[in-house]
Amino acid sequence: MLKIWGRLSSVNVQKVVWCADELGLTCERTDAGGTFGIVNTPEYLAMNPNGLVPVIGDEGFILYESNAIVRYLAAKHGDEKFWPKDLQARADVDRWMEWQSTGYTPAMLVAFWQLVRTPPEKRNLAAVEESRTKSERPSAVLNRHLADREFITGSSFTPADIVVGCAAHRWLNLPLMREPSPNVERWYEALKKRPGARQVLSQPVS
Ligand SMILES: N[C@@H](CCC(=O)N[C@@H](CS)C(=O)NCC(=O)O)C(=O)O
Repeated sequence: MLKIWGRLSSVNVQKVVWCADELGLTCERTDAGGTFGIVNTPEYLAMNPNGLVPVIGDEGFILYESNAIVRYLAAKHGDEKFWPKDLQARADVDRWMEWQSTGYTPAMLVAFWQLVRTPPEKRNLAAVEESRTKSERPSAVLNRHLADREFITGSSFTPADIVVGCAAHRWLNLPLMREPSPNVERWYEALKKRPGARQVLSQPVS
């Protein structure tokens, strides 16, 4: 059985849980990180010396880094539509996964921490506004991209939808004003209806 370590409030854990659900895998998840601790124990650090979540254990194989885990599960269990064999189609999935982890999520990180994890009296509203403005650019890119696509890489649901979907869930639920992004909203609403996404996209942003 697949083992997952990580609290479900972590956006990076959410990717792995959603991917496993989407692939119909049976898993055993242990809450770790944040108030659950565990991540700085010697046993955990032996699995991930960064002391971060998520980590998976698959028949003794230990792996950390959420997008690497999603790629591993997709390659091991996904069909051709989910994890394309064609190199160019797969590179397209990969490109959007990189876009999520290096652009979209980092842009909104400060706004998230300030608005969700910082007490109101300690918030830096200028930093929130800077992060919000920075996030509008990738959000507009995604909105234009989804204008004529059902899913991120076209007509098939892939890991790109999972990792970008987890980030969009955060962005669209932050308590701030956003530019309208109707194509992102339409795609996000469709994602929420997927049985595999229910555990994750029903989570409050916390
Ligand atoms: N690049 C890593 C980042 C992992 C990461 O930053 N995880 C955060 C939660 S989203 C974490 O472990 N924070 C400390 C904690 O939860 O105790 C990944 O994608 O897996």
